[in-house]
Order: sequence, then structure tokens, then C-alpha cells
Amino acid sequence: MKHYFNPMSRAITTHWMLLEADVVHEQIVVDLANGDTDTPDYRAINPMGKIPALVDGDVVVTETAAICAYIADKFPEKGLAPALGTAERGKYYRYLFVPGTTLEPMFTVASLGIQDYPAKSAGFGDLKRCLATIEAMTPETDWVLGRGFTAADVVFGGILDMAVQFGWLKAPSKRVAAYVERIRSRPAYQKSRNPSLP
Ligand SMILES: N[C@@H](CCC(=O)N[C@@H](CS)C(=O)NCC(=O)O)C(=O)O
Repeated sequence: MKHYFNPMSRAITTHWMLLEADVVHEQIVVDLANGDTDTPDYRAINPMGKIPALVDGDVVVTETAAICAYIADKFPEKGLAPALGTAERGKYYRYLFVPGTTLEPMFTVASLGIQDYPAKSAGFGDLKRCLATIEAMTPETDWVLGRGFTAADVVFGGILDMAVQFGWLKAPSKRVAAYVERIRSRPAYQKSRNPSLP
């Protein structure tokens, strides 16, 4: 399995997921500044020219959340995804999709100071509703699906971690701050940030 990665990119989230699942993989470090993703070979993997990307034999997966979901499903014995067809699976999908479709675009628009846009037709709505969604979806204790940590925590917790780190969330509530702390205390998270850890 090849993981196209750079430590200063969203690929830290997929790397963290690979470590949570304890998956042996080939880490291919991509230099974005050097145009490594501007080549025909890389564009054949991801026409967007973006990382992360995962190549597993003939299977190509791009998009952070899709890669995390793919890894969780490929290694069901790791218990990082609820079973197909369960109520938990529905909830799991919400946590996988809301970061990339809604929270991230909102944080981008907000950090650029853009206010004059049609919030009712823009899929990400407005900042007030996104902040209310974060608050409502953040678990008071443990993980988003209850006691068991899943790929949904990597994706949802990953975006909240970045939002706190980069100041997109200006005043995280106690609940959000505590969840981010739980995320950051995971050994796989720490190893993804500090590869010299055992
Ligand atoms: N929606 C994508 C976004 C990926 C993305 O924007 N990656 C950035 C690095 S964090 C990138 O590769 N940028 C290089 C470019 O756009 O040329 C995902 O979640 O994986």
C-alpha cells in the first residue's frame, strides 16, 4: 500500500489512521513546493493533484475521509468502523462526511473574511450553524460513537484538532477542547506527529 504524504498537509490525518489500524505501508513523501504532484504520473492518481492519496494494488483512493473509511473497512478486525447496515453506521457516515463537505469549506470562507455569499444555497451554510453543529456533534465523553474509537474520530477529531491548532475555532468550548485533548492523547496520533516515538 502506497501512501502519498507530506507532514505539512492533510496527509497527517490519513497517516494517523494508518497508524491506528497498524497497517504496514510505503510512505511516499511528496514535495508540493517542488511540483511533485504536477506530473502526469501523479495526476493519473489524483487529477486534483492533491495529497493524501492511497494506492492499494489497483485501487486508488483520494480524499482524506475516503482513505480513512477505506482503511477501516479493509481491516475490519481492527474495529475502526461499525458494521454495515447498523444504526451506528448511519451516524458514522455523518461524522465522516460533515468535515470535508461542510466544516472545512466554512473554515476556509470564514478565515478569508468572506461574508457576502448565498449561505442558504452554499452547502456549508454559515459559521453560526457550523459552530452549533460542531457543538452538537462533539461527544461529552469518549468517542463519537460511544466507547469505541473509530475512523469517524480520526476524520471529525482531525478537523477539530486542526481548527484549534490554526485558530479557525476562536473559542472552543470546554466540550470541544476536552475532545481534542482526548484525540491528541492517542498513541497513534502522537506517533503521527512525532515519528521517532516507538
Ligand atoms: N479534499 C482533499 C483536500 C486535499 C488537499 O487540499 N491537500 C493539499 C495539502 S493539505 C494539497 O495537496 N495541495 C496541493 C495543491 O492543491 O496543489 C482531502 O480532504 O484530501
